[in-house]
Amino acid sequence: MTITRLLAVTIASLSLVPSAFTAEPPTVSTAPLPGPEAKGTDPEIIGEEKAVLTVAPNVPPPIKRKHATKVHVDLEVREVVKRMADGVDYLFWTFGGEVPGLFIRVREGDLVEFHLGNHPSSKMPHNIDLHAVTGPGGGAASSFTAPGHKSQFSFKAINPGLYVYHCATAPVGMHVANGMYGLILVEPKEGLPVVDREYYVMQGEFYTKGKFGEEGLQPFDMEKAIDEKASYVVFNGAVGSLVGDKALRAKVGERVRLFVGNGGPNLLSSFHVIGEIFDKVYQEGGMKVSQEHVQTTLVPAGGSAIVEFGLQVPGTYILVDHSLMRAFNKGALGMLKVEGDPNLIVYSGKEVDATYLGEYALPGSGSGAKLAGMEAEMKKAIAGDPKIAAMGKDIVMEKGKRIYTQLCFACHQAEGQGLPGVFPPLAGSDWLMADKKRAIVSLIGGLSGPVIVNKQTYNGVMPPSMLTDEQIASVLTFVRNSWGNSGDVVTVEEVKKVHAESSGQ
Ligand code: HEC
Ligand SMILES: [Cu+2]
Repeated sequence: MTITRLLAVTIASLSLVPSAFTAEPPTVSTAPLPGPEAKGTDPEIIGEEKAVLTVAPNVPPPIKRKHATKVHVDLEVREVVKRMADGVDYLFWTFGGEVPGLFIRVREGDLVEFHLGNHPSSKMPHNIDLHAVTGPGGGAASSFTAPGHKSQFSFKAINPGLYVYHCATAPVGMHVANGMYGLILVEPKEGLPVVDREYYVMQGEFYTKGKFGEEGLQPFDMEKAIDEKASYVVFNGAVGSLVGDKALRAKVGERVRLFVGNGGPNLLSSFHVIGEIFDKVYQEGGMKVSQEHVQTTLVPAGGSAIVEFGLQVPGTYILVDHSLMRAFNKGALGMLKVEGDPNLIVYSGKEVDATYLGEYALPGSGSGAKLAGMEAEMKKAIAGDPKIAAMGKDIVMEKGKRIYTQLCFACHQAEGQGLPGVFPPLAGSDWLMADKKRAIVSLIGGLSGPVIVNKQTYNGVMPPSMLTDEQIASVLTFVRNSWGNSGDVVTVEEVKKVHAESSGQ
């Protein structure tokens, strides 16, 4: 069925659904809905219960029941502004107020009575297509729900497996690109093997008008989405959602199972955990262990995989999409922190991950909150106070610091001290302080060939920074006013001017 036709049908069926959220009477009343009684009774079903739904990375507990039951699932669609990265907000469309949507866990044979609410503050109608459903549209047609309404439909979970659910309201790609996806696990009758920990990790990519890291509330960019040029590729809805304090945790000796999904809408994920080997992979979320001893498993858009591994060595393991630019430049990076005693037989030691990981090595710096506080304070001060100029510089410094810890720190080191013979120091650098314009040029175009810093010659390559003019201005202001350096503010106008001159050549 084409999307247009599907939509026409869903709208038609919508008008027949009695509205549970509002007191409005249904508009069309030619044929009454069949009603739940029309289903007939399923002899397999005993009793009923309410599904436990969890926010990623948590997973509802394994199902201990030995029989099928009727499970009520209550999910509410909400359109909410949330953090995409430090300083970057986005209007997400969500199942349950979260990206990915809440995790649903039922048992093979269960009768799922699904209630989909669409919060009255929503601007859009939404619905749900669960890949676990056997039936047209996976529930989409029966769940089309206008803002302030609620729909109900039921399905029997015939096939066990780990399934993606997503919104299927036109334009479908856009609803999914705004975060409308999650996972539903239909556990096989006999259950899954017991493990010590289970986690929910779901990849998805976002298409914003601004580039990666560009601040403010970022609108959706349809053109980028059609061209599949993602600005962000992330796990669990935001850059850093599984990093630092929010990392997944486990202990040496434990077995971990990851339920991995990919909402897309477009990209395939080459899911990999740096330093681990998946002992078992349930490829594509099916219920058979399809492969053992796997390094990287493919998770298609609108698909899933289950991976299991034991933990022998303590340390920090990095979850990535091994399409690596996505991991290190677009956000598809998470952490699993494993505590326990070293196991020198399996791995000798000397763990260095700070330089490799750049920004991610730093546990939640709280920089976003600090900036928001400063910006609020500045607004308050704006009623004609001379303090404003000083605050302005503080804000630029804080922004610059954030860029430094994301991009420059990996080479120039935490205190700007550099690495002897390899990366020149920024702390106390005569080269940096002597010529502002030259410093700007070096960040725009990169720097190579011999450079003399404090009488030491360096001859390496610094790649072009790919930063916006504003970002260059703040990071240069930061490095020229930190670690004993003291200079003036580098303004966006100055950078713009240099940029225009250099591109005019
Ligand atoms: C991949 C490693 C790398 C990264 C990341 C990097 N630099 Fe550099 N940087 C270098 C190298 C290498 C040189 C010396 C280049 C040469 O020898 O020509 C250098 C030189 C410099 C210099 C001039 C020499 C000095 O010490 O004063 C400045 C200023 C500078 N970098 C600033 C930055 C800033 C700011 C950032 C972050 C936006 C950054 N760099 C990111 C490697 C890096
Ligand atoms: Cu939707």
